[in-house]
Amino acid sequence: MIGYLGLGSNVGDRRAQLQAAVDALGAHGVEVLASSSTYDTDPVGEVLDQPAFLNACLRIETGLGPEELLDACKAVERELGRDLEGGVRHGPRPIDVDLLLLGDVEHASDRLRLPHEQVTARRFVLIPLLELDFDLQTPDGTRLSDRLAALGLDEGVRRAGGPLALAPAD
Ligand code: PH2
Ligand code: MG
Ligand code: MG
Repeated sequence: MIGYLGLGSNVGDRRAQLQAAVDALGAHGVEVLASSSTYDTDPVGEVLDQPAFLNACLRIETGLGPEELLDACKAVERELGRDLEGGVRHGPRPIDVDLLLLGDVEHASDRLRLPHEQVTARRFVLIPLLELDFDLQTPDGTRLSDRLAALGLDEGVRRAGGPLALAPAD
């Protein structure tokens, strides 16, 4: 199935950590098909007093189901040194790998909601997603371009650099 992941980092060498996440996903059953550009974004949400994030989104292909794909995302975060128990919730992190969309799957468990709530609400997610696929819709038919147009411009999102490098296909 085709899915979309969101990457974020706001501690250390932000681009190197996003790239390391891309490089690590293949070993967890996740093929990265495309990367958006990287974006420098103002922190939003519950903790505003923290450094700016570097965000990007990935189009992926995987045979994993939603809960297994979440496990893969968490495993990559752990491999890259993120301490999943410690740290402020929503606070600074060297790497965040979020499962945003997986085909037309709608899913709700205590650890995972699909689509991810940020998909229709956050400019730092919508802008890179629309760069990857301007016609993207949520399973209920909501067009993401309509959602972006309905949001204000107050969440700063600035293009920072080109797409992350993909592993060569073998
Ligand atoms: N992630 C958060 C909280 N706030 N803000 C931006 N700009 N980018 C993020 O990735 C982000 C955030 C929690 O995961
Ligand atoms: Mg996140
Ligand atoms: Mg996360």
